[in-house]
Amino acid sequence: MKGKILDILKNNSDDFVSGQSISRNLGVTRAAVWKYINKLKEEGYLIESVSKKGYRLKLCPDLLTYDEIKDMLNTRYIGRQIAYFDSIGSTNDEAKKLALEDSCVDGTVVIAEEQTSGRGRFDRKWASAKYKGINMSIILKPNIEAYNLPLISSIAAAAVGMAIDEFGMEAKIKWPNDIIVNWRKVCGILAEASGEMNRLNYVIVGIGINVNQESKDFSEEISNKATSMMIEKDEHIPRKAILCSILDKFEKLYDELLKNGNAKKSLEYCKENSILIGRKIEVIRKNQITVAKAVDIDDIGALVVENENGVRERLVSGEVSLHRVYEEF
Ligand code: BT5
Repeated sequence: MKGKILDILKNNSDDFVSGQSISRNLGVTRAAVWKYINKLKEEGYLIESVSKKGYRLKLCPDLLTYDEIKDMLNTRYIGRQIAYFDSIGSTNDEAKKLALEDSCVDGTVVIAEEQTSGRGRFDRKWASAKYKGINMSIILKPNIEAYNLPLISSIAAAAVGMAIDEFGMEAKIKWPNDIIVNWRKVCGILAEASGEMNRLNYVIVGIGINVNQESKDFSEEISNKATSMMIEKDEHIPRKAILCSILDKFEKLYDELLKNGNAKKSLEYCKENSILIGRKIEVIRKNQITVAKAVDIDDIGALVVENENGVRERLVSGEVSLHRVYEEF
């Protein structure tokens, strides 16, 4: 009901709408209309109320709720159900709980304005400044083999990269899960899955993007390696628009995997915009550091590296971490 009242106010934002006409339209009492209007005000909507005239919407809050993004979203199923939180531990943890419920549909997205224990890979921390970034987890229930999981990370990386490009920046992909602008990290992706016998029950694609953080929002620990879209573009970035753009692109690229069993478009983008290919990198595996040259990303999303003897090897994302990337080879 609250959403329907909001729709009416949004469609008439130049005018006052009387409580009576809303109540008649929606078949609820005027007292109920008043109650929902107050709820909207509590959520941050600026609504003018004038006696004998009614209500007029003056300003919508910059929140990533479904009501706020639905008019901009062009997807069929990704993000059509949103579980929204003002603050939460980790959207990936919440998504894992939700995914187990039968009522949770493919493409449900958990979004939080702030995470108190946001996670990266290998239990590293992910920092989020409230209302400034995007912290979300897409729940997928694909009927695909477990070995396709790295492809889902590549799909997410391509979707985020393409959306950032659209906003006039040049995104680079640092395999397997970082998006880099000007050599600094603007987004991290954490794909986690649950499955049996090589079959995936669900996949959670956690995406954290720094959108409107200022330099002072980053802790000393990450200040020299993190950036935000606003810092790079030198202007405030509309979070709702970037969120919708990512979800639209993600759905198109993910559909390719479901229909054709491959992620050609995503891999092509990740290769073309790879910050690693052609560069010398240090790879950490089981506490051992080795130096190699990154040469390719293969059809299942593995990074192909070549050692100094010209021997090639495929690296799978869950097993390795990159220690250092040299700007020049
Ligand atoms: C990642 O891990 O980059 C994956 C981050 C995924 C975060 C999302 S947010 C929504 C969802 N819910 C979660 O709980 N997580 C996901 P990794 O490659 O391990 O990188 C982690 C490292 O990045 C940290 O050790 C820091 O050095 C750095 N870092 C932490 N917060 C950052 C930030 N906001 N921006 C840039 N770098 C950051």
